[in-house]
Amino acid sequence: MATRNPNKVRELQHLLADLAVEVLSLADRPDVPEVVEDGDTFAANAVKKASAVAAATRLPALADDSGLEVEALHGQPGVQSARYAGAGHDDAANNHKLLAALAGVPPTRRTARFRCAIALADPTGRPGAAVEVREGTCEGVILDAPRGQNGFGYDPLFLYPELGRTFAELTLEEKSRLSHRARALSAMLPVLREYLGG
Ligand code: ITT
Repeated sequence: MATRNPNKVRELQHLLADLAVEVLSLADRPDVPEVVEDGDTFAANAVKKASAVAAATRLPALADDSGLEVEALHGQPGVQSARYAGAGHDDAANNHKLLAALAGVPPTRRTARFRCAIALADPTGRPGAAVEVREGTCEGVILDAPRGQNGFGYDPLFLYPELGRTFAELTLEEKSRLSHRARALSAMLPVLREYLGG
């Protein structure tokens, strides 16, 4: 898994639990160089990360690029989600900036979606093994104060209206059933199963 985010590793490992594969992440491979995420889309960044990590490790690599698109902010923070408040991946600062940007915006106009692109890259270059990408989204509403202790990133501000709870108020099992990452991965699962030989 081409990620350094331990929360993503936990979620993806949970989602892949029934496949007979050993899952490593970049935490196991500190030698792999950092990939610059400079694409305009989640898909472009996921392809870049998966391809670079497959080439560096000579292992099949799965990369996730994901983030939050807020309608009242014209799709921001989007591909900048991890760095919205500046470099350093500080979830609290990102959430604080998002709340400030939406100050005074009424609940009906606080709609948002999480989007995730997952790319699978094969290191061998064997025929039919081109990079595959699948996407998933999840619709919600940005609250005006955080709720819940689970998850990561923007989860405490992201209300999932069907359940009346934020993503940070869901268990890992619940989030793993309905998140943008779960939806992207479930679209990728048939590709992965075929890739792994049925
Ligand atoms: P890697 O690039 O190493 O995978 P990262 O955290 O930098 O880790 P991204 O570039 O994909 O990952 O940025 C994703 C950001 O979008 C993440 O830091 C959160 O701020 C937000 N995000 C993505 N998925 C999320 C989720 O399920 N819940 C809450 N926030 C999420």
